[in-house]
Amino acid sequence: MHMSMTEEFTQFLLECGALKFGSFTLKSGRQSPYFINAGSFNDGQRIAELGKYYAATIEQALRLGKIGDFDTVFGPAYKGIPLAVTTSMALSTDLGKPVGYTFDRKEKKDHGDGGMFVGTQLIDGMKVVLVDDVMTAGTAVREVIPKLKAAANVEIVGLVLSVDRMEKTKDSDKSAVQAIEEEFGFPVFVIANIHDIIDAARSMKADDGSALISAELDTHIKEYFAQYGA
Ligand code: OMP
Repeated sequence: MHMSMTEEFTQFLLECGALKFGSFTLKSGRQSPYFINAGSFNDGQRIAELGKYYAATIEQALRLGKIGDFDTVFGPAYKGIPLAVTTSMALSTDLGKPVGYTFDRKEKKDHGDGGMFVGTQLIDGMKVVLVDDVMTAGTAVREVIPKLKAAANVEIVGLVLSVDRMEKTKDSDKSAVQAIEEEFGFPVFVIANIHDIIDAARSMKADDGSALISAELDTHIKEYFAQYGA
């Protein structure tokens, strides 16, 4: 049977242990029955595979004319660093599209080149694609954009995420992704959103052959969607 990209990606998340079910306290304080942990892409094979998904998502956006060409892939430190590197590697090796990668330093450097960024340096007029892992409220992305803009007059052509949790922001019914798109004026692309991931997981089995998502867990998930879903 042919699997859709979301089904494949969900399987990949589960194989890596990056998609977990239980009870998790989020950065926002919300208590979630599922969690996506980008820290599980912790070896060469997994991070290479993840890069292919990011690159494929970018390639699709380019093909559909939703974004134009760009110069570098920027990932906010720390978690965005391997994402920027693996995405830029996949774009060049798999898709023949050589682009740079760039990330920020969290600590100020007072020797050597003193640069605030590592990798392809940002210069005026440059076009940048941002990458990040999972978005709930968009805090991480909001923090890094001023830093980029302060460095050079770059144009952010889009943001690519692995998973959109599709949750409303604290003070509106809009999703965090919609709020970011409106606030900053660039499109956001995702490998998969949480509804498609959960739908795919509903037809999958746990190691012991039982349903991966039990009826009880599904009730919690539906309640969570009803309360926080955008
Ligand atoms: P925002 O920065 O508020 O959008 O929250 C996203 C961040 O929360 C991610 O970058 C993670 O640090 C963490 N997170 C996950 O990694 N996976 C989840 O499923 C949920 C969260 C979260 O705490 O919201």
